[in-house]
Amino acid sequence: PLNPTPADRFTFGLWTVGNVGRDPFGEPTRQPISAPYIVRKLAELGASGINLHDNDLVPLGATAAERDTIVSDLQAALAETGLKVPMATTNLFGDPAFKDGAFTSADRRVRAYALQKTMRSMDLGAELGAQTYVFWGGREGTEVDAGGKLMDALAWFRESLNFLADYSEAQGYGYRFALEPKPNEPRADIFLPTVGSALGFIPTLDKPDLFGVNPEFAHETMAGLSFPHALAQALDAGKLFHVDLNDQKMGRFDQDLRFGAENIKSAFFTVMLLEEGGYTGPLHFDAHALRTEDEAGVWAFARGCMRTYLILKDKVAQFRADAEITAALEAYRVEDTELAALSRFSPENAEALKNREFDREALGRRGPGLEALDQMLIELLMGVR
Ligand code: 3MF
Ligand code: MG
Ligand code: MG
Ligand code: MG
Repeated sequence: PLNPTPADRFTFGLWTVGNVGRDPFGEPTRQPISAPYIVRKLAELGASGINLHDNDLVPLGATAAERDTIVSDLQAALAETGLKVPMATTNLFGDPAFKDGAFTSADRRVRAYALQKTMRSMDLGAELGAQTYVFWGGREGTEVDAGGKLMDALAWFRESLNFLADYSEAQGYGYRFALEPKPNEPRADIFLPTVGSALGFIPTLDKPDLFGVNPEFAHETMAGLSFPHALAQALDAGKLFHVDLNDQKMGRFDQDLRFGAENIKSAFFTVMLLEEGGYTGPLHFDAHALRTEDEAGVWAFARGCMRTYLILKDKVAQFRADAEITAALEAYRVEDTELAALSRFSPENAEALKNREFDREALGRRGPGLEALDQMLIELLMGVR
């Protein structure tokens, strides 16, 4: 049961297992690997699909004929393995043209070029069957705010997203769009830095129903926030359109660690929310092997992400089936039907509640049992329960 199958809905970005181990201080430590090769290897490991940026597949500056050959080679590998491409996105961060933003550049020509590049990439994604389109605004931000574009940037971002939603409808692509927040890296301050920020921005768009979020474990953690809390809010809003699973030490550079490698309890609650919160989309790993690794390390990394997810899924089932844990959870919650009725607003209920006597001191004395509950979880995760 710990060996993944396509029914588990695991996907990897081409840029994840394809990562060559470059960092700001050092050159690549691995050779590039081709998209068809990645597809075949991931199929062997039990993944269900791949995701891509336009330029993970088609290099910048490729001719139309080169593009068509590259795309048909990928399609052959997809047909042979049954892998799908559920999500596509645009590289709007690598080219120096985007060094001061794409949709939020102060240069109208850059903003128009970003629209053109995204439309072409949406065409590619649609050709490969993608249904979700992700926007990670990697260069949408600033180092200095002296340019005075803080308000304008949001308006420009909105204008572009509205345009692209209309394009998707006009082409009949039927995409759902997912905004991927990140607080910093590569910019000092990226616009819409957290899941909460993106959820606040979406209702200001022309077609808010087409837009949701693609939360990433590492990104919320970099912001010093809890990923499970962000995930819960996205689920509550009906806006979890996609997810980027990985891991991250808080307060460090963007690490993109193997899922579950660092924060095992948060990974457990991540899996619990994804399994129980009604999410049915792809379980996408946006992470990469450590720079120290060779190709064998890359596949060990990919297998590890999926196995850890499946192990934690088992642990969630064990948590739910554990009688002592269930009893502790029930004891933690206190219900009172009379007070529940009074908590529905009417002028009479409001008046009755205002006059109600509460034993404040008894409320303050109650111990909720969270220490014991959390220790049971720890022991369950450590395999001694
Ligand atoms: C960077 C990211 C991105 C996005 C990708 C689209 C390059 O930290 O997480 O990966 O996930 O652009 O989803
Ligand atoms: Mg990331
Ligand atoms: Mg990253
Ligand atoms: Mg990501």
